[in-house]
Amino acid sequence: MRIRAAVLHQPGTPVTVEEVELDGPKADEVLVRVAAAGVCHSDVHLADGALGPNRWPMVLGHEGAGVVEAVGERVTHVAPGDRVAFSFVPSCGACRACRAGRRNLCEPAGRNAFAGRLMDGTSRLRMPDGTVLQHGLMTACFAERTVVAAAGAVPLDADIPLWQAALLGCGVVTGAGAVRNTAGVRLGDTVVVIGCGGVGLQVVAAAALAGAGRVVAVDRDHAKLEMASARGATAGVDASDGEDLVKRIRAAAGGAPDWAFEVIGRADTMRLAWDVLRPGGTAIVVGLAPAGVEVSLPAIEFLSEKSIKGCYYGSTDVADELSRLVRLVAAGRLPLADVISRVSDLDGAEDALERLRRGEGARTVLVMDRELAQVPDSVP
Ligand code: COD
Ligand code: ZN
Repeated sequence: MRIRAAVLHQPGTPVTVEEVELDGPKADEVLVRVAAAGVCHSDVHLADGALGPNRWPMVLGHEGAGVVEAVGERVTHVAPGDRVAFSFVPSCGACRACRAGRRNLCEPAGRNAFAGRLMDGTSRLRMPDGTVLQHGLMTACFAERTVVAAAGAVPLDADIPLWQAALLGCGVVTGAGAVRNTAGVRLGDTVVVIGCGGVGLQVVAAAALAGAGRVVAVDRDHAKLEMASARGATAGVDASDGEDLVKRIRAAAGGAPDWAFEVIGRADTMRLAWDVLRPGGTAIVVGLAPAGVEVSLPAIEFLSEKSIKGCYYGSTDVADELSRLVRLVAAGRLPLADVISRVSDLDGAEDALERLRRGEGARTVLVMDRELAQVPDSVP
């Protein structure tokens, strides 16, 4: 079928919205009519060629929600008409990582996502001239429709509007999982969040929900500090002035923190996360720096039992985590709309990437169909 989609042809050139060919779902795949998709900084990294070579031409988009239109053979967990959110790691359940209970690290899912293919190693997307298109992180949801691996379509069993549910599959699962699973924040802990964009703001909310005693938001953009404060941060530190940053963060935290989350993807802020910690504290690195970037640490400080830990996609079974987070959203305990600084149509994809490059606003949600996405008239 012909669909409109946002295509990255070459890094460093604007993505263009154009008509492409989408094949129907094969066995263990699902065709979804996309209602809405969130624009994440990782889309910027992909568009800028910072996540490795040969990752184009590609249909971008890895965070979104929609309605199932058709299912391939053997798919039983969803049926046409079901509302779903996407997971960009449709874990196989059979590889070593999955069997060890680390489904976010599923080996075939990781391999195929990197190659821009579905789980059988092929693509359902082509340019009209036949050129094969990659599926962005196995999701490719900057598009009117998409075919995803069955495990990548997670049923939404609570009635939350799809333009908000669009954020679940990257920012919310990543942020909440980092707090709950990668870290394991306990009641009363002190948490510092360095970088409060679309993902960092989810770390802030999850830390507050986990009962952290203090949550210190650190960002160079004042507007993000205000959003963080509305989501439960107890203090904000302006990082646009680098002077005495460790001292100022510790003062705002009432001492050196137990946890520091880096949610930007820069070597200097990863080092900052390490530097602010108390002895025994842990830095959780959510952000991914472009290939080739290295971080150095003062080795003597391992004596104080500080740790630094990597983090990918919530460190858990994503589908299960997502389903549980939906209940919190439905109960009104985890807001989503407040991080959506703009709603746009699919043609606004490149502008949304540009705003992220400029550090302007938090999430843009691309809405393919306002009615399907349940966007109220009050939202421009
Ligand atoms: N000091 C303080 N704050 C800063 C600095 C700095 N030097 N530089 C940027 N910031 C702030 C910005 O003002 C902004 O508020 C925030 O950092 C970044 O936010 P966004 O909205 O641009 O980015 P997110 O939240 O959409 O994405 C951040 C990630 C770090 C999660 C993402 O880009 C990333 O690195 N992902 C890697 C992991 C990955 O690939 N996951 C798969 C899909 S996400
Ligand atoms: Zn993302």
